[in-house]
Amino acid sequence: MILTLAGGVGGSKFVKGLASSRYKEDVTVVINTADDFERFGLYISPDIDINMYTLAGLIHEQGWGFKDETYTTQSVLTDLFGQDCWFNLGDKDLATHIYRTNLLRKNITLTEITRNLCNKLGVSMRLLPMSNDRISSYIDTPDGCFHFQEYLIQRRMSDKVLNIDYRGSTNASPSPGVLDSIAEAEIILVAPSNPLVSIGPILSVPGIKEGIKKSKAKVIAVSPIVNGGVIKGPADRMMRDMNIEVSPIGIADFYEGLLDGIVIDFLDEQYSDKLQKRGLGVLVTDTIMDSDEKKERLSNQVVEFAADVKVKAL
Ligand code: FO1
Repeated sequence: MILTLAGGVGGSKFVKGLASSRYKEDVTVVINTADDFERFGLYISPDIDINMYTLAGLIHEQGWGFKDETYTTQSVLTDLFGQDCWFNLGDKDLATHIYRTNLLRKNITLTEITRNLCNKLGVSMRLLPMSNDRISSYIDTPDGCFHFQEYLIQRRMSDKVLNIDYRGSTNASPSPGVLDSIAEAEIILVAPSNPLVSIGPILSVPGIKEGIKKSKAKVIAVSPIVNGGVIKGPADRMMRDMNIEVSPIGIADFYEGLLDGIVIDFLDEQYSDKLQKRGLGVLVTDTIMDSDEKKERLSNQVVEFAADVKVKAL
């Protein structure tokens, strides 16, 4: 079994590749829920939705929300009711949030709701929220502490990041199936997602990091940093602010003690020796997933590399 840890936009491209790879029957994905928050009383779970819509072939080309989306509800909220709609919620997307929120109010768990939504959207891959408990990434800045979505979208990443708190994680539990999947996995893949706000929160849930350390699985990360930057999102900026080197070395530092191998882009080949000297297996390849063929090829390559990599001595 192949377990993958993933966030939103970058992670979902890799997950989409896995879904068309030779190993698709064998994949479980644990998804970050610390980006989740409420707008107008509705519970929004961006990373779950991004992965779900991507796998269902319904994602908008911007990487989030439905394709062929309309924004009539939001226009009325803005124009008639004077609401500040800084977080864009399309009409079709709103249907997901209304449906999910309604089920949460009936005490149905996020795990069950995700399974239900996946069934309805025809997604067969097993997607598990990291936890059914509320965990939220809060960003400490010189101007105050903001929820990640406020930092990212409302304030357009304009603040220096001083610290990140995965609020609620100390008392949270992994959702049902997560620890069993970690224990059963032969390969654990860390998708090319933001380490600080996508994978970090997953690893902060008590039991998950310890489970990965204990597992016999080969643990492989795909670097989201390519040539000193990211394809999309705030990871490079946040890493710089947090004094983490913006390179595959910084990624290896962040996942210190967890990895057996790392996948880096051709443009970062110069880091290969240094990473190998740390005892990591290194695959240098094209990691830019700008077509479905490239997503599938990368996923196949990463799984085959993982199968060959030597487990690092503890
Ligand atoms: N990202 C934006 O840049 N602007 C938005 O208005 C926005 C709305 C949105 C609505 C639903 C959803 O599921 C995702 C949405 N995103 C938006 C993406 C999201 O904020 C982030 O990309 C993820 O949280 C990071 O993985």
